[in-house]
Amino acid sequence: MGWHEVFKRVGVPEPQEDATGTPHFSPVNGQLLGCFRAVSPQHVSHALDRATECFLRLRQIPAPVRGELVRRFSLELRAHQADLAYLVTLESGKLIGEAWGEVQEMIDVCEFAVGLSRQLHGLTIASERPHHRMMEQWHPLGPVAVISAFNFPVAVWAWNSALALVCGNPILWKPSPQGTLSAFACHGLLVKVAQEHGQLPPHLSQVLLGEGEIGMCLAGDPRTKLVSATGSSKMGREVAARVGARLGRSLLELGGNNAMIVGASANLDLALRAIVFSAVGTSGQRCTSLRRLIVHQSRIDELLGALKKAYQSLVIGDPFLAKSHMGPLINLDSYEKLREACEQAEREGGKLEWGGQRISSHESLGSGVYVEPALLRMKQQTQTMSEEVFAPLLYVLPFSDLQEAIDIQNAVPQGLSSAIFTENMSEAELFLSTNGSDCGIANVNIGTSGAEIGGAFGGEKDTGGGRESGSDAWKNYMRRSTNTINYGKDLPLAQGIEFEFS
Ligand code: UN1
Repeated sequence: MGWHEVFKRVGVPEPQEDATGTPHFSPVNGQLLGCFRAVSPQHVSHALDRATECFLRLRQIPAPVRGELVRRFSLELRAHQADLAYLVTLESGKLIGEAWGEVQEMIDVCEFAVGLSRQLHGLTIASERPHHRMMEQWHPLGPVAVISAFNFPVAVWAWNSALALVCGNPILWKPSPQGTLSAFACHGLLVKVAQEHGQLPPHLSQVLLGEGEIGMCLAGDPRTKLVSATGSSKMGREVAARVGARLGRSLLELGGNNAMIVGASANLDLALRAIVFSAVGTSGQRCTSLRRLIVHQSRIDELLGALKKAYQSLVIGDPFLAKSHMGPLINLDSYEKLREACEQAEREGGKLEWGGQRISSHESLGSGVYVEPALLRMKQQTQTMSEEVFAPLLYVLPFSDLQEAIDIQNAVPQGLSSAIFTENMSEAELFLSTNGSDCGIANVNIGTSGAEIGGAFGGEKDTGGGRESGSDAWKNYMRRSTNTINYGKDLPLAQGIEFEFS
């Protein structure tokens, strides 16, 4: 099966190939998937014109009617789940089961957004003045730019787009070039559904291919009312500065450097499953991947032994095969970063307990970069551990006192996801308390990765502070209007101020 057949089956237009464009390779085996050209800054400007025109009409359409678009889109996603998962694996190298889960995440967030389309409500607030009423309304915001990363090429776009659409905003999507095909397939389906819907203006979804400078064009333009960006903290700083310079609005979901604490009372069987999935799932290339394992000194030898055994049993190979536990890294550069981090950690007193080497793959996997996940035992937290390495790399270190473990966990610049394994209620509650984890996500007896869409997703500090997906994240995509209505015959002033004149 090739991607051209998938596009035929899904019934959407292919992205245009152009021999002078950037070559796009599959991480699965290095196969050339096509060459695609980036758009120009002028193209971005025209796209923003079209999006603004679309917005003026889209905002007039009742939210539940916009919800109906998203409902129909979710049905299309269900119908084409296998085909879309195929594209995600082909382009990102994640396991086919995980890619299926990623499409499921899109479906779930669409269904969540459909419900929301009848619940975009504000508060009514008690006024301090007689015969007055205060209330909040939430209005559509305007064109939303979504900058997405290679590791979740479609789900994170869907978190943003499903909400943005029910909130009345057109979308401009700059996918990772590594996710070009998946982006065109999802965008194509959305456009098809919008056309069939019959009541919606054109251009509610546009894709803009390119590297960082296209994202920066979107970020710098005041017609972009929200820039939602997922990627590295470095990228987020650049986007935030550009958007901030025009006092625009951004929503950032950036790097993680996630930790799990394993307490003295932990159920190690549960913990082991969670650790292995969080550390090697998606080849350690999730924002929520587990990178630092902080284990009570009384359990560390036992846990390390079990981990080594589990790592040895992993099947690393073709992500399209159901038996594989781990597919390739996205590119050679990631492997080099993994190597550098391992070497640096060893210079800082760490010991490589397992893995960290590239494995020569089967012929059918060509130049795909397959590696053994690295397991490093550290004496304490060191400098190199404060950097996010987007690869399957797990540092393991001991602790003796829980508050000390929490301090170690919090002593990095990032603050996305965190977890504790414990059977001790006081430890769990301390971890979740104000003195506990400083991350946007803090879990008990669950790993750091694999968050559900129903919660607000995102983190603090260098992770960027944004919250996407569930809970009240929809408020990012709307503007709040506070309204005070006087239905009396007097004009009392707030704060009891007297102001008389004749
Ligand atoms: C990301 O890596 O950018 O919690 C998102 C998870 C997924 C989303 C990860 N639901 O692992």
